[in-house]
Amino acid sequence: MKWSPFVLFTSAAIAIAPQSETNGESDLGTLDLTWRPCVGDNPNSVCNQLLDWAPDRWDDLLHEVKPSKERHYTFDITRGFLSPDGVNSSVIMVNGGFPGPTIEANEGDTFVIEVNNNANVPTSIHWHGLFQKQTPFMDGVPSIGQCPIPPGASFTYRFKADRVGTSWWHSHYQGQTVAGLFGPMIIHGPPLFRYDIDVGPVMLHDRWHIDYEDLNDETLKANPVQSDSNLINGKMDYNCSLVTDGAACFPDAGFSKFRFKSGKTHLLRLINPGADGLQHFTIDDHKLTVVSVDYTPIEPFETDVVSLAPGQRTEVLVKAVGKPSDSYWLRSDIDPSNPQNSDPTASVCGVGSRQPHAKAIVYYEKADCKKYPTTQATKYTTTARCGTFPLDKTVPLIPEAPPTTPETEVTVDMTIMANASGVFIWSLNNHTFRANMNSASLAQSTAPTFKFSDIDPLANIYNLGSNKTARILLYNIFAAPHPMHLHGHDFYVLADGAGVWDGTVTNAANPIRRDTHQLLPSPDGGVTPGYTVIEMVLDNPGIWPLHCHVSQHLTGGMMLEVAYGKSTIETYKVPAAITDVCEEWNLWRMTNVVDQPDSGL
Ligand SMILES: *[C@@H]1O[C@H](CO)[C@@H](O)[C@H](O)[C@H]1NC(C)=O
Ligand SMILES: *[C@@H]1O[C@H](CO)[C@@H](O)[C@H](O)[C@H]1NC(C)=O
Ligand SMILES: *[C@@H]1O[C@H](CO)[C@@H](O)[C@H](O)[C@H]1NC(C)=O
Ligand SMILES: *[C@@H]1O[C@H](CO)[C@@H](O)[C@H](O)[C@H]1NC(C)=O
Ligand SMILES: *[C@@H]1O[C@H](CO)[C@@H](O)[C@H](O)[C@H]1NC(C)=O
Ligand SMILES: [Cu+2]
Repeated sequence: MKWSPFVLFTSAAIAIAPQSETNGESDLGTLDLTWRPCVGDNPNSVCNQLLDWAPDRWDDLLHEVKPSKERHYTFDITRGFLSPDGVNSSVIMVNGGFPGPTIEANEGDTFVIEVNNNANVPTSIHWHGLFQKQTPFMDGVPSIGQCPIPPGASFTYRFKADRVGTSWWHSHYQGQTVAGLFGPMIIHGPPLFRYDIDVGPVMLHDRWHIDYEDLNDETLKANPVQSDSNLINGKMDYNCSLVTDGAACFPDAGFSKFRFKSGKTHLLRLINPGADGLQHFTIDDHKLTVVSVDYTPIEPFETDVVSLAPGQRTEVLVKAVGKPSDSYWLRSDIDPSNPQNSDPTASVCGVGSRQPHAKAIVYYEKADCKKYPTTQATKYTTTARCGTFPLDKTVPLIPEAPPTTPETEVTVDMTIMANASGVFIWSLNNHTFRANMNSASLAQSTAPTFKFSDIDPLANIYNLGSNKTARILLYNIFAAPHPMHLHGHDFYVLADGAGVWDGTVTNAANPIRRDTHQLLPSPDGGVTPGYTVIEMVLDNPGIWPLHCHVSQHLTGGMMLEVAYGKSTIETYKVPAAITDVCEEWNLWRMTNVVDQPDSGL
């Protein structure tokens, strides 16, 4: 069945589906966005309430200490149907919206986020890239920090806004990000770069029309399912002729819209909260100046295209070089390589998408918002072999040298295999990860008699003892890349390449540090490995996931846990909320079947 679009604009040029059908209660991507960050002339801007700054006060701000506040949010989680790209399909919503709400704070504030699970499935929320020092229980990973939040239960997360910049939050339960359970997280701090207007989050994300549970099942059967489309801030049109299962489809779901002011410099906070697609972002006729990767400010450089793997963020400054009446397409393409590629030695950057080209619109201040732009896409070349920025291109603004002789070194060989029951899993040094949902291993580890070795072997623990620094050599014996994400830390990226690392470090005095880095694929289909060498400072005792941020790879167990500082963990007080949610989980699973065909995360 095809729907005729609801007509919002009387102009014949654009007939758009109503926001309530595409994105529910979310106003992201609309021109009447209530969240208007740091727009100096908007008295209702949350940013103005948070951080009273204007560009002429820039220098003062660098030295200003803000009083810290609690930032309260309520997330009511429900499951239902929306049509983000026009196709009626299953979503998990927060407060009735897809994508979820933007949360923001000033550096040093405390987030207090009450999650009410009114969906029919358990859940758990992770705050990507935060250190969670002293609050490792609030990291949102079931089987480590907490038990899952069962349907009908509530859980309140409390943690410090301990980084500055752009990130996101997302479900860490059974690949629920695929259903849309994610949103931006922005933490304001002394601005290190001059700009006039903060345009806010720009999320680039692949979208599947099938339920996340069905996607998990297909993945475990070694049946890679291409994403259906590619969205920007939860919006994009879809070609309704491609719908084969009879789902209702709006031919004009509508694009996300952004405002530019001629002559001004704009900050765009790019985030890839997608499951699989490597994104290539451009704006027609505009240059992008990259100023940060993940939470690390870097020496600015200019580029036509920004590539982002799942989990990664990049802030860019964009000078509005057009006239006040102009409008432009803003685009993101999922990397074109796909498993159907006939060249067996070609890198496979992901499963690909039926509709890989996402678009959104930039309207300048005097543009006719009832018309589509007519601009042409920027031609660009991508970094070979599914990489993002080459390592030598990203130089942290605040230099830091990694420890030259790490106290311990761990090598991890990663590949894919079928286990004894024919399930397609990822192997890390011949072990796969599977979450034991009925335990919260960090809480257990506070007991002096409990040892890391008592934790379920499927947790894939690497006990780093009391070492102060560790180097981890990740070898990828597979044709696709893996955006590797470490919780609770940034890591230094010392090197990446193919073959065996020869000890050479890129930018040895000041290598890039971040929380998610693209581990390159094998260049020849699995003979020669791709590698990444990372180094971490073990200054945050706990049990921390190191995992691939491709949702389907995590479904197949592509994760290990780094555990250290047991004696410090023993001094942590387990929050009552953790004990409570585990009790509720245990009660719930007595009368409900917990379906966990996947790794659980
Ligand atoms: C969307 O699909 C679901 C499941 O088939 C159905 O219950 C719902 O009525 C549909 N919504 C619309 C607006 O068509
Ligand atoms: C939509 O898809 C159909 C079927 O593949 C194709 O024939 C048609 O050209 C597409 N329309 C557009 C506007 O791309
Ligand atoms: C194979 O992996 C699946 C998914 O993790 C698991 O349920 C199953 O028990 C595993 N089979 C064996 C024999 O380990
Ligand atoms: C993994 O298993 C293979 C085959 O049994 C073996 O050759 C290899 O040494 C093992 N690797 C590790 C790191 O244990
Ligand atoms: C350092 O880490 C290694 C594992 O990588 C471990 O075997 C060793 O015991 C640790 N050393 C200390 C002093 O804890
Ligand atoms: Cu992966």
